[in-house]
Amino acid sequence: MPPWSAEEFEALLREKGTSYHIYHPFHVMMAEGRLTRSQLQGWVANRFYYQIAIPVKDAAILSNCSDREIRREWIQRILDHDGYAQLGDGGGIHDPGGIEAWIRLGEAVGLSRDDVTSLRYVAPAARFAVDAYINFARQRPWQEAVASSLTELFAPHIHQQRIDTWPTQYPWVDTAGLQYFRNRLTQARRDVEHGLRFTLDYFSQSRALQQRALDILQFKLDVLWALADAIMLSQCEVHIAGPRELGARAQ
Ligand code: PQQ
Repeated sequence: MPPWSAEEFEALLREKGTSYHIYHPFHVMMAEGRLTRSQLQGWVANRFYYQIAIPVKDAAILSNCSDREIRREWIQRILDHDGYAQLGDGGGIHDPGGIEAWIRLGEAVGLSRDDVTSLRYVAPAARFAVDAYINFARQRPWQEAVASSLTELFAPHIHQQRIDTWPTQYPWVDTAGLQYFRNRLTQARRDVEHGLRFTLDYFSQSRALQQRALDILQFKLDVLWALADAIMLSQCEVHIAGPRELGARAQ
């Protein structure tokens, strides 16, 4: 079978948005204002593990990539999250970066800096989900790792949703803390423009390669879904029926 046209292939990638974590019950509850203060804090504390993993993942891509043009665009992603200080005549440029912005989000929801950075609230299954993403970028060809970042196609929508809903649903959150989401609106759109252009081109040789890119995007969607599962379970009181209850039901 011939490869899909660039338009068809892009449409198939975008269709994957139907399994984005914006539809996960925990994120639906978040947007509807149904999380408790402690559950929202739990989400921010657990998600910090994803935040610190992103530049490590991007460094893995750089380390596997022999294409200088790609590297010089990709390195910006590390600076976005880690921040940078560049001394110059005018006093220099300084950006504390996305990881720092996420710590401030933690403070805005009532956590201390140490609560966030110590990782003490990170659930084991959340680590496993995020580590799967880092391992993928380390072990697979960098072109596949680029395709795995394409969940960012769908991220501006979920960031905007939080900017729109949190001030009314969670009025106790200091709105200054939402700066992380505001920054990502432009950063994610720029990132995905680059990643999408590359993926449409690189995987265009055959339908099998295009299907591979779709499967990689599904893998990354599953990472985010599994992360949300892990966070939700860590924030719920779970009642597991004991053998006697199960027995009673079976009668
Ligand atoms: N995904 C990447 C990536 O795969 O390289 C980088 C980011 C995401 C971010 O910097 C994000 O802030 C981010 N945020 C969300 C979110 O809050 O729901 C999702 C994603 C994503 O779709 O992977 C990213």
